[in-house]
Formats: sequence, C-alpha cells, structure tokens
Amino acid sequence: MYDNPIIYILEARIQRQRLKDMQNSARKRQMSIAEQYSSSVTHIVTEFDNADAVARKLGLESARCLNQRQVVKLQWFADCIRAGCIVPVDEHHKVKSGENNQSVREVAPPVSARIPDYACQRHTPLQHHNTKFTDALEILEKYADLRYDDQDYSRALAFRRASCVLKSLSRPLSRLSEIQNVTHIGSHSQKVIQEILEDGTSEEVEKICADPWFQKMKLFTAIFGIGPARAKEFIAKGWSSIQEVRDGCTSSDWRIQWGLAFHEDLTTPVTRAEADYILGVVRRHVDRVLPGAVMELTGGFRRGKQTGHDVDILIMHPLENKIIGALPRLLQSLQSHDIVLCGRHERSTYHEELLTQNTKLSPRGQLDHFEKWIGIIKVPNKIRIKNDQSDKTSSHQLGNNKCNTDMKENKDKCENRNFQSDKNTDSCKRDVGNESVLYQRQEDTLDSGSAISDSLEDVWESLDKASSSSSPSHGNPREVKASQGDWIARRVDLIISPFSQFFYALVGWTGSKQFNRDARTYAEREMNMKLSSHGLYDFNQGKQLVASSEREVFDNLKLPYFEPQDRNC
Ligand code: 8GT
Ligand code: MN
Repeated sequence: MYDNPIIYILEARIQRQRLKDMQNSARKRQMSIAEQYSSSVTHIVTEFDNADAVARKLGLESARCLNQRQVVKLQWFADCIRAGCIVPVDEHHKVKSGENNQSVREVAPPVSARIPDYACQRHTPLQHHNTKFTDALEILEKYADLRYDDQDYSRALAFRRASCVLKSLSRPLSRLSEIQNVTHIGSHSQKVIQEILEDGTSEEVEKICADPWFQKMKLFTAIFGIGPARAKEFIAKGWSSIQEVRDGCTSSDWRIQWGLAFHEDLTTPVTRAEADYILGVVRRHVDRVLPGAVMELTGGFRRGKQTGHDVDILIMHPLENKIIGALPRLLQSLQSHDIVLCGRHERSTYHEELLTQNTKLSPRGQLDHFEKWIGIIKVPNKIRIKNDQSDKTSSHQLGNNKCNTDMKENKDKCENRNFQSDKNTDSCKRDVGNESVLYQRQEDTLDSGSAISDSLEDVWESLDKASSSSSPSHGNPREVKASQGDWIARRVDLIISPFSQFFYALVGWTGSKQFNRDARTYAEREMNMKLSSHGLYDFNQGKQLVASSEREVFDNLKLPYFEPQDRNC
C-alpha cells in the first residue's frame, strides 16, 4: 500500500462531465486527485486498455517509464468510491503493457506482411471493422481534395490509400504497430490513427469539421454542376447558404440551374428501391427502342450500397452496331412519357488510338469516351417511401434486380403489350448481375464501312435534336420546381457501350473510383498494360486483350477475381 496515494485520472476517452463527477466524488471522500501528472502520482486511472498507450499519452517512451505506479481501470476507481477509501489494486483492476500482455499480442499480430500493394488486389467490403479510422481519414481526404491544388491532390490520395488499407483488414485495428510497415499508411495518417486509438477522436479532424470554410465548401460542391473552383468563388462573394447562391448565381450552365432548383431532391440519397424502379422504367423503354439490349445497374448500387447519389445504368447490345442512334430514340421515348426533367446527351469521343495513348489519370474523375446521357429524371415519391418502410424487413442481394410490386406490374404490363423482341439475341439474358450469365456476341447484319458512316450522319443529326430538346429549354427550372408534383428529382447516367468494350465498361462503371485508379496504376506499373473503361492494351504483346466476361478482365490483368461487393475501396 502507498502511504500517500495520489490519483491521476487520464482525461483521454473520458467524457468531460464524467471526469468532473469523478473528481468531485473523490474529493468528497478526501482522496488526493492530481490535476497534472507528476512523479508523486501513485495511481493512474484510465479508459485505455493498454499501459503503453497511457505512457505515450503522458509523453513517456514506454510503459516501463511508469515504474512502480499503478495503472488501473475505472473499475478500481469505482470500487474506491464505493468503499469510501483507497482499495488495494487487484489483478482485474490492472491495465497491462502490451510487452507483457500476451493476450494483446495473440489477438493482434502485425498485418503488414499480408497486405498487397494495390487496392485491386485486396477484398474491400462495404461493411468493415475500422470505420472510426476511415471516416476520419476520409474527412482529411475531402479537405485536401477541396483545397484543390496539385499538392493537395496527392495528399488527398494518400489519405484515401491509407483508408483503403484499413477497410480491407479482417479485424479492428487495436495497435498502431500492426500497420507500422504498411506502405500506404504514411506518417500523417499514422498520427491520426494513433490519436483515435488513444483518445477516440482526432483533434485535427474535429477542427476541420468545425471549420466554416470546409462546411461551406461541402455544401456548395454538393450542388449538381459545382466543383471546388466555383464553390470558392461563391465563398469569396460572401455567400454561405444555398439560398444566397440561388439569389446571386447567374450561371447559364443547365446543370447548375437545375441543380440549384432541385438541390434538396438531389441531395436526398437515392434508395435501392428507386434505383431498381429507374432501371425498370429505362428497361421498358430500351426494350422498345433497342430490343435485345442488355442493361446493368452499375456504380455503388452494384457494389451493394443501399443508397447512392445517382443511378448509373450501362447499356449494350450484342450486335456491335445496333447501338447507333439508340440513345436519342431512348431519350425521345422517355421524354414522351414525361419522365425526363433535363439532361445532356454526349456523343462518343472514342477512337482506337485512345487504347494505347498514355493519358494521365485525371485527378477529379475518370472521364471516358462513351456515348452517354447525363440528366435528371422524375421518380414518384411513393417508391422511396415504400423503401423506407420495407428497409428493415428486406435486404437486397447484390446483382439482384428484384423490383417492388409496382415495378413487377409495370414489367408484366410492358411484356403483355407485346413489344417486339429481338430473335437474334435469345441466348443473351437481359438481367445480369452474376458471373454465370451468358452474353453472346451476335453476327452483325449491318454492312460495315460507308454504310455506317452514312447512317452515322443521320444519327448525329437526330442526336443533336434530342440533346437540344432535353436541354434547359425543357422548361424553366425554378418554375418546374414551383409546380412540382408528387415526385422527386433523381440524377441518372445512361451509358451506351459497344459489345466489344462492354466488360471493361462494366468493371469501370462498377468502380469504386479508387478501385479503378489502383487497377489502372497496377496495369501500367506491374503489367506494362493500359486499362480503361474501353479496353486493355498489352504493350508487351503489342495488342489489345479482349474480354467476354468480367472475370476475363481480371484474368487478362493477372488479378484474382473480386466480386463487385469486394471492390468498395
Ligand atoms: P455514388 O453511390 O455516390 O453514386 O458513387 P458511385 O456510383 O461509386 O460513383 P459515380 O460517381 O456514380 O461513378 C460510378 C463509377 O463509374 C465510378 O467508379 C467511376 O470511376 C466510373 N466511371 C467510369 N467512367 C466514368 C465517367 O466517364 N464519368 C463518371 N462520372 N464516372 C465514370 O468508368
Ligand atoms: Mn453512382
């Protein structure tokens, strides 16, 4: 026993009010409580489960520096309060050092040796064990990203890489030493992880979250069509709310105009039921204008996310040339049913040389060259509300495009209406989502060469017509908003891929962005290949590598196959 016991309560991880209560209770019982840690302290009370962390928090090199001091759990303190005096320290009160704490070592051997370098070589599930670290690292990433200069971009990437490694760990991280030699966790990230291990939070991250500039940047960049540069201009004008932007912004960009008018809608997460509904609606119209087409819900939803910021739908036809002119026809069909709010049609800018050109990866995104439509469509409110109600009872399986009853009815109705089906594509299933699905290339009946270029001209003409009718002239965004019916605006991307590029497009549009980034870097550095959403070029063999399944894309890259739900890096 100590002649003159002096207790020091280590604040870290203890709520402020609780700490005050503890100090008051001790004083009432005439126990000595030290405000600061000093050599006269005999008992250190802590929420930490490891004496090494306590030592580090006190600025000491290791737990050995704590010498004869007792490092004890809050339970010991509670026992003292109950007894009204200092009680002896039992084994179960003690907080041990990792050095002589075999159980800590058994639970947490270093993981560094087992972590492959690239995210595309690791399982990265949606649900993982280290969210308290990855949430913090992703805030640092976002902050660096919003600052928007080259150096900040590489800093943002460094945080993302560290976060991706933690997402792929099969257990919660309990000590920094477990990841000390991991390439992608740099010193800044390590410092943040250490802080969270010890205090439960990171001061730097908390400061960023409370920073008004960061809050405004997040608010403004969430507007459809607004990037960091424009958001900074808004802040420079002294704006701090969406309303101020609505009142002051004179941009003629259709995305910004519609984005501002429907900001609340577009920042309400899209649910899985809505994504399925949109897929169903688009499918109905695709079946009409491009019978035999194959459609896939891609993006985050394909990786198993239950919500997203938009709905990405990839469309292809097993006859390579059948897709020509299909997107304008699809848009006209959707528009004639009053489904489209606004949007822009983009022509394909693809040409074969792109496969070998060493384009620098764009920091902000991975824009590809497919023909696509980027827009906003209307979804009845009841679809979302239904999803809210059934959320707890139904869990959506990946790749399971199961629709709710309405959707099924729609589909049945649509099939009963006997839309023309394409006999050529009987062997090509339309609902895809798992690897066993067969996609079969069909013999193309269209003549090649000049016939195609002639027809292309007609097509471009109709595309231009379609794109102008889906531009802001579709109505005044504010007026449309003022008379909004019982629907919500949803962002949709429709991408058309030629059959020959489809599986690369599928991998690309499934993402995640970081998965793509790492897969492309891996291809370049490790394989001397160039990967994009359009294909894979092998510089060693001097040729393009074709793929007729998603698995083949991975095989061509000599990567183990990962299901979409394991690509959530
Ligand atoms: P979300 O749930 O917030 O919608 O997230 P997401 O679905 O994972 O991201 P997204 O921004 O909707 O993009 C879907 C995927 O498509 C990303 O992995 C992105 O890298 C990929 N992608 C391409 N090409 C292009 C392109 O040209 N534009 C965009 N926006 N994304 C592309 O492969
Ligand atoms: Mn998406």
